[in-house]
Amino acid sequence: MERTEFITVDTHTGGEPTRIVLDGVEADTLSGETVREKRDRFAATADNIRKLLMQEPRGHADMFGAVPVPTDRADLGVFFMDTDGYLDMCGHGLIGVVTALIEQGELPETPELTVETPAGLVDVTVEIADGVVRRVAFENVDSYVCETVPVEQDGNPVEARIVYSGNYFAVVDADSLGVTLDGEYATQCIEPALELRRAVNDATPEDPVTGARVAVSAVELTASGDRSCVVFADGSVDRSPCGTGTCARLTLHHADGGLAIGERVEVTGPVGSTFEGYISDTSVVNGVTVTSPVVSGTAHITGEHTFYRTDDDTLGSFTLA
Ligand code: PYC
Repeated sequence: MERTEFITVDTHTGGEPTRIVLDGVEADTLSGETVREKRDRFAATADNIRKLLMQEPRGHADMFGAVPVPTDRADLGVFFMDTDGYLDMCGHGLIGVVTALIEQGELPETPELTVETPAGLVDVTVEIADGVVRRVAFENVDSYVCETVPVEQDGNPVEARIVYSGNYFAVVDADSLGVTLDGEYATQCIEPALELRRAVNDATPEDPVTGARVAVSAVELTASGDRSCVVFADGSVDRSPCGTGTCARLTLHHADGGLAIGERVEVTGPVGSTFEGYISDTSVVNGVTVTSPVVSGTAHITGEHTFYRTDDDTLGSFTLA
């Protein structure tokens, strides 16, 4: 029997998992100049590893993962994956990766570092005490409002605000989808959110900065009291307030005139955990106001794993619909 091993360290950031792959991925599946190229090469040649570690029986429907990779453009490179594919940027994942790598001695105990993600470079600030990472803040890539897409859902008009914040979000008032934002009801967000994402993507919104066609990857349901619930992938619900989702929300508030530069907001996710954020700066790119959102949160290591893939185990990886 042949056995391949994959070593991971797992974290949760406000309840949302990140399975961080430390060993088992062959170097030639990560070739490329940029982290985006490395991610694309991995997706083309080693996607079975994503499925193995994210999907059942080793993962679950809401599993999330990250692969740290070498880069000469920053202190660390990392790309992100879920049960369904890959995201260009992930706030909760970044907080988890930085926490785990510092606490495990894989990264120096430094208060400031830069991380290259497929979305671009992200500046990270770390609070450390006695070898324990207390809080991680990241300044995201340029974020901006794209457009408003009106859709009809269950006979009701719904306004989806499209925002880029490392990923494309459709931000929508939870009430307009007929759902209440409460941990116990988080799963009720899934179907309406996926239906909305299909409708929004059918409307082919455009990125005002790049002119490219937008593919919305996540839907953020918002409610008063700064509650958020983000649905992404094939119906995964982010247990945390969602790092890039919080950036989208801050960017939207700022564009609507409701959030001054430097004003701090606490956003609460479906299990009651919080991220804090603010807009540190704005600029204009191609005539569009772009923000630099900063979001911070806390992650904890939940365990270390050695996963096996043996050639006599023919079941493969799966998710149950
Ligand atoms: O924290 O940015 C985030 C995120 C994206 C998808 C899941 N979490």
